[in-house]
Amino acid sequence: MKSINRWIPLYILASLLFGLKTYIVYRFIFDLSIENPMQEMILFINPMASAFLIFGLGVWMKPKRQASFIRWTSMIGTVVIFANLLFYRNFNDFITIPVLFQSSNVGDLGGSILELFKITDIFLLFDVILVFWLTRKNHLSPMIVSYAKPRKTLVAALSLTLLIVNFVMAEIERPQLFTRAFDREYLVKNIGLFNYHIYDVVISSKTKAQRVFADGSEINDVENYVKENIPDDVNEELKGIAEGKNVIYISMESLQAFVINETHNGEEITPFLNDLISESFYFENFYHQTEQGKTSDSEFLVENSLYPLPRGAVFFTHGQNEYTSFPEILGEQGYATSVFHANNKSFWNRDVMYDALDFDHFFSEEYYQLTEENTIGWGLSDKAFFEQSIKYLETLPKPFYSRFITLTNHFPFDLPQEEANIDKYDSNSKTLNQYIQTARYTDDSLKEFFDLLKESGLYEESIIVLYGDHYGISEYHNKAMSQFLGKDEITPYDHIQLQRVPLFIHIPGYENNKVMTNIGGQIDIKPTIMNLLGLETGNDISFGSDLFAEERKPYIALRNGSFITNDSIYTESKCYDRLTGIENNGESCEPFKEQVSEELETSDQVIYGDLLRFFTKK
Ligand code: GP9
Ligand code: MN
Repeated sequence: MKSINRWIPLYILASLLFGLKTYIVYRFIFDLSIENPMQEMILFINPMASAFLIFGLGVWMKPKRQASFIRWTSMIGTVVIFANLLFYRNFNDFITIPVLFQSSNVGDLGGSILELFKITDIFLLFDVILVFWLTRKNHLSPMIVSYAKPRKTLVAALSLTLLIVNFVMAEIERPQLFTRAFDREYLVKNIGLFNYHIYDVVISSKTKAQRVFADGSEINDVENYVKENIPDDVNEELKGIAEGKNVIYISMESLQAFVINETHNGEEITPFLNDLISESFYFENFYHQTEQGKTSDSEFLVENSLYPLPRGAVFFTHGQNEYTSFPEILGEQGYATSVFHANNKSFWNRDVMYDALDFDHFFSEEYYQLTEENTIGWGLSDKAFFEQSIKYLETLPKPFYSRFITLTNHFPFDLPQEEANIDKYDSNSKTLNQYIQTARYTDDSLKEFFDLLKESGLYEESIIVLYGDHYGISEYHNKAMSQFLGKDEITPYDHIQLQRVPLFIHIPGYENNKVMTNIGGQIDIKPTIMNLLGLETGNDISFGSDLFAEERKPYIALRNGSFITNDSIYTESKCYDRLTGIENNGESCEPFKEQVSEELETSDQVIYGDLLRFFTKK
């Protein structure tokens, strides 16, 4: 052993063993999906980076302290891995700070800890035992580590470099990982378990700090703002027409309004939805209001009638807040509430946020059979998703509120060509070319879902709301978009108009449907549907208003501060006529500028201060 000590400094040996052990746990115990060699490399590098950084600190200490530092570090690190491993086996998720303090979760674990333990877990102790043995009394050779100054700096520099290489690779593999977080699995996969925990601690402390300084008085200001600025008018004719019905929401992934009633090579892109227009209230000037949280932001808007945050995903940063959500309100009316989405349950922190929103149940990926044939792009194909969902839907107590989230029409819009029912578009943008095909695929799947609903008898007794969650084609594809739309260029005005997503409110049996031309946004869905269900609005904090009401808020705020009014569109400091797209002198936009920022800030205040905990519904 002496000879090894001479050649391998203790901290290097400890780092290598610990890093390797972590990698083995990632690879063989956590069920992390590895899709390409780059991810594999990141997975290997990140435990090494963390290990070298932490164990490398030992180089700055005197030999005796260093030995005990390395012993303690490998022991504590192992405990962290082991705790996550047990948690993962039970919850298929990683530990978060809030969850740690949620006694019910840990309590759940308590009884089953012994069952979660496997005898092979003993291997986690191997490096710890070795380190202890190597550093036992009088055994630590002074040759293990050099104390020369340049060496210390070198060690620090190398560890930091490794960490930076890891972070850069993670950012390339998952752009914006640090602001948006996405999924705990992504975080662990890309920056490693330990950095993930640090990240989690930072986010939770930031959230906590903001919350601590808020007190009950601020909610009064918010209430006053809402009372003064958000009309709660109702369309009396439509009030309660869907009373007691089941409520089915379908969030259509990346579906923008520009494909509706549009053809390609003589073929309708969305034939089913086009037909549905005449049997529904279809809103053609309806905008998504999402930011970095994408789908999750749209969920947040729709369930709370609050704006998502300007940065990051509110699902991640404020998943522990108090909300007065749509499912909570419906739950109080005796509705069974659930979400159906065949993706990892911790994506966008949904499992945590859905609890905060008071959903009774989340039918996540675990409830679905995924095979090679029924997997497209991000996961279960929309057709298989609906086919497999219906049996669960049929067993729900009635009335129910269930929200479905589709997935196939997601960037990069890859579709096996035998599944395609329409040609690809032909432009310089592969993204737009393929988008036409996946949008059609979702449309076809919706037709099948409606048929399934009819067969099961649920159709007649439900109200069905379909909306696009956010844009699918970014500005990066403007050239191809202008070709598609037959325009010379995409102006800032056109860009805002491309943020329109379809909204259908479909009430089976209802006859006086029409195409609605008034402006609206995702923030309006909650009060609108509540009114159709005959529920009182105006009793909670809501920044939207009934889409059918005569008197409505005269503007729709997008999350980046751009806005749409009845007459104008304001974006990039320019004001355009809403109907013609002609830029004007800005007078028509002026009165709304401040109002829009005040509104967004007021909504943010509610979230940062967790103010709804001070609010009592009337
Ligand atoms: C992931 C799905 C897509 O579960 O909702 O999320 P997005 O990337 O569109 O936000
Ligand atoms: Mn989405």
